[in-house]
Amino acid sequence: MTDTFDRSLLEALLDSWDRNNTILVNLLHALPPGGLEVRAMAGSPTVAEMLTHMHFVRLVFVQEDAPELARELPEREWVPERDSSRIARMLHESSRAVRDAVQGRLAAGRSMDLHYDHPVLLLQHMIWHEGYHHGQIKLALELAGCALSDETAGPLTWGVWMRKT
Ligand code: NI
Repeated sequence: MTDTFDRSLLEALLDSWDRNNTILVNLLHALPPGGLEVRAMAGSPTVAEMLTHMHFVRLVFVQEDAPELARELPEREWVPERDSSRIARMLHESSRAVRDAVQGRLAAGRSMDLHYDHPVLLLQHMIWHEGYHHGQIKLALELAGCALSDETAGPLTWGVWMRKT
């Protein structure tokens, strides 16, 4: 494999991670009024709690796998945060942390400390995890009678994945 190929492959992988975060933040900003407090059923986490959980999980994995690039962990994992701009800032910060951890370990030619056979798997794992919760958030909104229409959600989510420049 040539260096050029390696670099463009890495750029595409990091781009996929950036798109994943853009989609999550788009979903956050598209929530209807009161959407952060919605939950699928009694005992399930609220939308806000799922979003802050994703932020926390990202940072924990960075701490466990590339501690030299760790950032401060929030005190709590499932936080019923009501300020969506605050959640957006958190997601941007932890997205950057994951990106830096993967890029840092690849550049250093080092594997991750605790999980994964390859640093790129951290990205893939987080994308999978967040797609899982994305579906849960959409379902919770639907059950609460405030579903996002396909016309609203489509361009903010699937459209971001498939955008071709
Ligand atoms: Ni989870």
